[in-house]
Amino acid sequence: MRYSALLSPLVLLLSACSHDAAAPAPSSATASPVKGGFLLDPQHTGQPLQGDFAFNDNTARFVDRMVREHGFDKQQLHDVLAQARRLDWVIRLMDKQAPVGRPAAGPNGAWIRYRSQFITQDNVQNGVAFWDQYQDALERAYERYGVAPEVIVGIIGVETRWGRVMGKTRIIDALSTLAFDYPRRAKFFESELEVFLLMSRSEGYDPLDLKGSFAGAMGYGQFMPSSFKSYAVDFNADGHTNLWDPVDAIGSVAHYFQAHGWQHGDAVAVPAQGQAPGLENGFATRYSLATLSAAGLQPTASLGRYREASLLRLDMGNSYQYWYGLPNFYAITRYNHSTHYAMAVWQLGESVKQARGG
Ligand SMILES: [Ca+2]
Repeated sequence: MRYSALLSPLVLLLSACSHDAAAPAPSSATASPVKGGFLLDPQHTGQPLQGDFAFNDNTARFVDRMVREHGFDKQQLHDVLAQARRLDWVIRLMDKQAPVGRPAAGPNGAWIRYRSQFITQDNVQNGVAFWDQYQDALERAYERYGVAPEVIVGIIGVETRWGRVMGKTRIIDALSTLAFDYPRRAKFFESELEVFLLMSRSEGYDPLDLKGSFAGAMGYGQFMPSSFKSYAVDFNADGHTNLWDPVDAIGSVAHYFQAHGWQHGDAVAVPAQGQAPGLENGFATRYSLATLSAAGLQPTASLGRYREASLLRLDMGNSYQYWYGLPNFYAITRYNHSTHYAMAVWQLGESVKQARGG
């Protein structure tokens, strides 16, 4: 699905205010801006912010900063934010993401259940179709960034089922709610909202039109605005960096991985023989191979040049399966800090690759 920018009057005004430093002073203006069919008084100093975020000090400070630092028009920002909705369910969902206590005693099949959401026959077939359709872009991304196609295909598959599920929450609602009414993460989300409005201005989007996840992630690869700013690329060279364009998304995901330490040609993770219940596990652990060997583990394949690994443990229901995690596995967790997530991305990508004939 391609996203087509709507050039509403609002967007044109937002775009115009990025380079209006030399505009005539209001007193000398002869043409009044037109909005909604009404002529506006150029002397008018603007209405206070209306809507769900009226009388919110955080919002007022944010608006002042956007005007001061980025040259946004105060009235235009008020017009946008007046239409933003406070979503209480977003706050409830965000609270559920917060770290909770100890995981349930296992094994109880947690990995099997997680894996079955992503590695299905339908998904693998859809992944093959995506790979076939965008083979040129995937090969170009491999050449430019050194990131293997199966990883890019795995990420976009787990994130959005290759564009089928990109989120239905208005980004302006999600980010305004979390920036202005969620103190725990307000600083982070205020910065995301700032970059989101800058992206809307530079790419010519109406900020009220863009949709994504409840946390503000957008497009095929579910990039947050800050990731758009740092890693998104115009990979089809049409002059726009478009998170909703699959080719731009492929280049952007590859660039993200290159920037987060992807090692071209290296293994991702290797299954272990044996059990090591006495060692702490997780993608952030790090052990020498000698330590893992002394604990009772042996790798079932070559670890290449690595003499250290993280210890990964998957809950298979009746038992635990241990893995040696290598730097490329850690790189996948930079997309989402979860062993399950990274393993699902990698295994989905590998399954798609095998279904295409390796
Ligand atoms: Ca593009």
